Amino acid sequence: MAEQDTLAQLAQILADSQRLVVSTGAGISKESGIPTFRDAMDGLWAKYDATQLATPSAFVQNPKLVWDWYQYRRELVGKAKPNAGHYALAELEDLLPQIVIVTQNVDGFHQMVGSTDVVCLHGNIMLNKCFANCRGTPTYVDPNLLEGNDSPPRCPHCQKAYVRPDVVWFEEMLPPDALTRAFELSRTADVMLVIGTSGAVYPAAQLPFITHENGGIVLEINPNESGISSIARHRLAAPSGEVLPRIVEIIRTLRRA
Ligand code: BV8
Repeated sequence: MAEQDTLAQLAQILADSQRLVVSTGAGISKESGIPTFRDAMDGLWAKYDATQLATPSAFVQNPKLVWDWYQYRRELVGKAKPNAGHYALAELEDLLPQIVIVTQNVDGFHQMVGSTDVVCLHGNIMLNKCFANCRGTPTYVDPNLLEGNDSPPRCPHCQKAYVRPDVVWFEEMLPPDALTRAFELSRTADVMLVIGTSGAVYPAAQLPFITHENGGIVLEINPNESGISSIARHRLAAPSGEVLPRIVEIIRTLRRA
C-alpha cells in the first residue's frame, strides 16, 4: 500500500480511537539529534555494548566508566530539543477522547512539550539518586549539593554510596506503579500506536502484544521493521517527526468535516 494510503488509514483509525495508548522508544527522539539507544554507542563509546554498561553490576565494577557514559549522554540530551513528532503527540490531546503516552525514553521530551499523561517506564536521565537509596527509595540527589568533580560523586546524604542516574538499568525492576498502569492501559486500549522502538527490551516490548491479544489495533511508525511489526495492522515506514504532524493535520480536517 502506498505510504499516502497507509498514512490516511492510520490517521482514520487514530481519529476513531476512544482509548489510545502511544508507546514510544528512542526513534521518536532521533530527529532531535539524540542517538537511539543502540547507536548511542558511537565515537569513544563504540567499543562498549549499551546493555553491558546500563547495569548495576557494570556500575559497581567500573563506576567512573558508567558515570562518564551517562554524563556524555546527558550532555547530548541537554543540547537537544524535542522535535515536531513530540509536539504533534501533544496536540493530539485536544483532538482525541483519550491519549496516554507510555515511553521507554529517559529524555523527558514528551513532558517538556506539554503532553499531560506520560508513563515513564525507564526513569529520567537528567535526575540523580543515591545508589544505596540511603533515605528511602528513591533518594534523589540535588546536583547543587554535589561537591568537586569526582566521577561519580559520593551521595551528599550518606557520604558513602555513589550518586547514579535515575534510570532503570537492565536487571532492575521497573517502577511498579508505572508498569502496572502500562499493562492495564495496554489491556484496555482500543488502539496502540507504537513509535520508534525496535521492540527488543522487556517488559516494554510486551505492551503492544497485550493490546493485540485483547482485540486492540496496533499501528506502527518506524522506518525499519521491528519486533512489533508482525502484529501491526499498518506500519508507516517513515520518520515520526515527518509524518506525525501530517497525521494531526488529517485528524483536524476530519474533525472539521
Ligand atoms: C526487568 C534506561 C525484571 C537506561 C533502558 C537477563 C537478566 C535480566 C533481565 C533480562 C535478561 N534477559 C532479558 C531480560 C529482560 C531485560 C531485557 O529486556 N533485555 C534485553 C536486552 C533482551 N529487561 C530488563 O532487565 C528490565 N528489567 O526485566 O526486570 C528482572 C529483574 C532482575 C532479573 C531479571 C528480570 C529493565 C529494562 C530497562 C533497561 N533500561 N533504558 C538507559 O537509557 O541508559 S533500556 C533502553 O534500551 C531504552 O529505554 C529502550 O527500552 C531500549 C532501546 O530500545 P528502543 O527505544 O527501541 O531503541 P532502539 O535503538 O533499540 O530502536 C530505535 C528504533 O527507532 C529502531 O527500530 C529504529 O528503526 C527506529 N527509528 C530510528 N529513527 C526513527 C525511528 N522511528 C521513528 N522515527 C525515526 N526518525
